[in-house]
Amino acid sequence: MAIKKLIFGLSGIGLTSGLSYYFFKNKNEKKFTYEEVSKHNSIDKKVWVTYKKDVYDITKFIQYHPGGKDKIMLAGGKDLEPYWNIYRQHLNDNIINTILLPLKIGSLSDYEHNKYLNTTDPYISDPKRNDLLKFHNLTPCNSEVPSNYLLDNWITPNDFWYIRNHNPVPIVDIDKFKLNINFQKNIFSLSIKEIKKLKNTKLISTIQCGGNRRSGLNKLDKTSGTTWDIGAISNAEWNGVLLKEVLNNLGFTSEKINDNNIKHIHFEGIDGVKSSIPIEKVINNRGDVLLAFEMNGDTLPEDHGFPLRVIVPGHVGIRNIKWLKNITLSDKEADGPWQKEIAYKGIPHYIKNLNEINLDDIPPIQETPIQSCITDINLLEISDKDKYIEIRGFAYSGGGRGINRVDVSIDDGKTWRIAELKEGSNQEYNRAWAWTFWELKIHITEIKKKRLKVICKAIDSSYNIQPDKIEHAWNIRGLNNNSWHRIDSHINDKTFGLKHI
Ligand code: HEM
Ligand SMILES: Nc1nc2c(c(=O)[nH]1)N[C@H]1C(S)=C(S)[C@@H](COP(=O)(O)O)O[C@H]1N2
Ligand SMILES: [Mo]
Repeated sequence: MAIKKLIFGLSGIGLTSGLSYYFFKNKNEKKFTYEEVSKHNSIDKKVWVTYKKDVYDITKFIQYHPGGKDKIMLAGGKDLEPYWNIYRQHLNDNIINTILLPLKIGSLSDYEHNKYLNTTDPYISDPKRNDLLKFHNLTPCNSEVPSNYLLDNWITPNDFWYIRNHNPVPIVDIDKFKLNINFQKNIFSLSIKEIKKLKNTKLISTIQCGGNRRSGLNKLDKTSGTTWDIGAISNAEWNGVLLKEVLNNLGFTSEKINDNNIKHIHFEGIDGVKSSIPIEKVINNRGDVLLAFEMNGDTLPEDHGFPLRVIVPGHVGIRNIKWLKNITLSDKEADGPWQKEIAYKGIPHYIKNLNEINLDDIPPIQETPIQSCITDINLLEISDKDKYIEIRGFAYSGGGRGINRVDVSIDDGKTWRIAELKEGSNQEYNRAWAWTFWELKIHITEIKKKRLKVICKAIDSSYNIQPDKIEHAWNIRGLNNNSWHRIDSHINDKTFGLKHI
């Protein structure tokens, strides 16, 4: 079987494996019992799993699992169904037919159809959501802001925020809830009431998922993960307490942090999602890491982390842990798929086979790179003669870097114009935690061709630029796509409307 191609590609798995599978199926299907399968539950003894009536050897796939090694090992020697009923993003053709099927080694002789029938739905209590969002998945919820809504509000209303959950939304009893701050053997616990008593600070910060614009990369070659368009990004005013002050109150001054060799700070949500950032970001007077309990003046919504979430302004989405339960001060980075494995690491564009690199050599994504997108292209008719093409969008960079400039082309990059920077363009230097909106109006008489090949690219306050070629932004996990954003449009003669191609 074309196992190698299968595993290391996570892409481009094709006909060969499928064909050899059918050939193999017809020839001699091996039979196993549940009992035999259960013995294969470690890398040494090989990792076998069952799915419905079939048996699979998933040993070689384990290190490439986007959900992490620990999670997939839970199913070692067992059936996938109970796990996949929780993580239902697996129930799709790509995973079942393209990844799992070629790993088949036989089938069960004692298959019981009802053995793993799971009657409880872990997503049953997930909150109600806005139908106007674009849903990629509901179990767990992954939904983005449709591009035509993105610029309606510089501060995204709570029910228009993108949602990126890895698990069911945790149900929290606020009276029992405590945040634990762990250092060596000490645990400091704080209730929400105690946290709220500290000095409240408001902060406007944009959050963007590392996978935003993944669908653009998929046009080049397959990647793995939710196929976000440009809307896995939103902006809010958060109210909370600065983490630096919480730590100071507990005696963790800059000196104590230095003396104790604390280098990283870990955040863990009630749902088990965890990640870490360098401690420097927290103790820096201009780092602005916030423990937020309010979003746009309301209690933090369930989907966005009720009752407490950490806001790490300027850093990629995954560092902004929701339903925050544990904070740990450490000399090391956090463990787990979102920090140490491939989930949020930027793999080089020329690596298609993860075997060629050592993941430990690749740092996880922290500050997000310079980004800009075109959200709409409209025809503005001020009078019969006064007609403009109006192009609008957003730009955003990590690390508090503001936007110096946005360049727009309507002729595929032959000529360029400077867009006008709108909301967000006046943020404090190196503290521009929120996105910047931009627009460009071009008088219709200046438009020579019906076909508009629109491109935008932004430059941040450190003069960082976006890669022009999507090939250079592509990576196997589909993260950090910040290549020039392009939309082809066509001016219709009769209706004078614009059709996006
Ligand atoms: C052979 C078995 C498995 C295969 C082929 C597989 C494959 C995958 C793939 C391709 C993804 C990326 C999907 C996406 O984001 O669209 C994924 C994500 C994930 N998997 Fe699995 N998986 C397997 C078993 C498991 C098991 C047993 C668990 C849990 C116990 C699990 C937990 C997860 C989680 C939590 C994610 C989400 C990670 C994230 O969104 O960052 N997987 N898996
Ligand atoms: N506990 C927890 N925190 C989390 C996540 C999660 O699934 N669980 N998702 C992360 C990811 S990948 C992103 S992009 C953002 C999404 O935040 P939002 O759903 O409020 O838009 O939260 C991050 N924090
Ligand atoms: Mo994300």
